[in-house]
Amino acid sequence: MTRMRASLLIAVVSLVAAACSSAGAAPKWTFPPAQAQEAAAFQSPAAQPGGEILGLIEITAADLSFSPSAVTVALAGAYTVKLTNTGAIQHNITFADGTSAVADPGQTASVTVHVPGGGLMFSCSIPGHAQAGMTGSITVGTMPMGSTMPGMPGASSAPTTATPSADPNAPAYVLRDATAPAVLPGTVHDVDLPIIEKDITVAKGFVVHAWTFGGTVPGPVIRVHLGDTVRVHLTNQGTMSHSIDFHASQTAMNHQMVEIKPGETFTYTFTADYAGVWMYHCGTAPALHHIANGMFGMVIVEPKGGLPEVDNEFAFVQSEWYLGAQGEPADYSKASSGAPAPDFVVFNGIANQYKDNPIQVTTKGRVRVFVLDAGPSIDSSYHVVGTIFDQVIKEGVALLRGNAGGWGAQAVDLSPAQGAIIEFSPREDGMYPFVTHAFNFVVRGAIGIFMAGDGDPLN
Ligand SMILES: [Cu+2]
Repeated sequence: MTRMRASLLIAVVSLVAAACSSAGAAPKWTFPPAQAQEAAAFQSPAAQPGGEILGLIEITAADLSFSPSAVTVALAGAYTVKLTNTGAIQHNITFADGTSAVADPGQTASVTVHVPGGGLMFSCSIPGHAQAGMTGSITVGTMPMGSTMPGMPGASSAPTTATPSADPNAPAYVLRDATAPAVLPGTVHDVDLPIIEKDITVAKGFVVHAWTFGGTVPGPVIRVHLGDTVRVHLTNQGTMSHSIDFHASQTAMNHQMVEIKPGETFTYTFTADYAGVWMYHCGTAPALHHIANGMFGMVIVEPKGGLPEVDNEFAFVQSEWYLGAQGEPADYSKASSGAPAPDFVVFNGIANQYKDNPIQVTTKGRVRVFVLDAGPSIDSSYHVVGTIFDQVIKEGVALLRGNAGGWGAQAVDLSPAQGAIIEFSPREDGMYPFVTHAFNFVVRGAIGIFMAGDGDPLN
């Protein structure tokens, strides 16, 4: 446990470091780092014909870097590569010729690799890790000017800026029911939340190989009473490690936000100590990539005494998609840009789904909306055209209906990982679009429509 805790702390530091260093080309330093000098000092005695092992190359994998990442050997030939993983999650070292070794946290793994005269590049092939900085190279002697090493397929650190074209043959999206679920009965809840990696159509013509809680993006809404006990049973049915972090809980990061490897199960237990609209998400490095690829959801904790009944209740999670190629996970380079430019900003995972399929509400009734901004990086300014919010409870701060001053609200500002409960009443039959009032994102999918009555104010 001690080692796990230390590794997780390292992971946090590494995450920050990776976020700071992943943009743009690798910096060029005047002086080589000490470890590279040590590696460069490694000399084999002579060329060894017949495939004899020329020496040992030791490389450490952390979250999310290799050290050293630049290794120089004197001669081409076979070497034993020993990978030591000091990180909190699984990593591998995969060479351009396909040779690979996998090491779990705290473990080592060795593999024999043939280094050709032109050198060899390597990376960690777990999605997002190479883009976050886990790349390196073995150079033989002094390479001639202008020479290049064989590239790493699928592991380029160059940002992917292109958005794929809409594929007319992509499956139709599956409409997400925006109706808020009822509060779970009882005071102790067992919630099954399988981790599933699957293709999801996120807009007409665009498919992402998403990582999900429960097979949907966002994951299911979990709604409980204040003080309830929630036991979430996770089973990792995917191909890579994941984890979960419930913002509604109070627990040490290195206690319950632990790595869940493929095939493993884990139960995350918390008590709902505070009311509100809370985020949950995968925290596995790079967390930015895991959130950008769909691993988030909403927890609603009702206040003491519960919420009064209203006519209509909905739950919306705003988030961003940074598209890679069709059928691939979200593009980490795009998601980690200093000025992120998402291809789509969406409510409940799919661009324009509630514009295509307006949501029925009751004219003159009370509408309650639970809104969460899951990001990973962009704010929401949630607004419903043609209405005024007469009650807003945002992050524990309340604008209450019938307040003495007659105050109201037009839009609710939510930064990533903030949530609110919003109430309003449509005055007449008609269409009431809901948007983030950052309008560049409205044209990228962040729009839906409430339809009151028959949608026609004039009949
Ligand atoms: Cu994950």
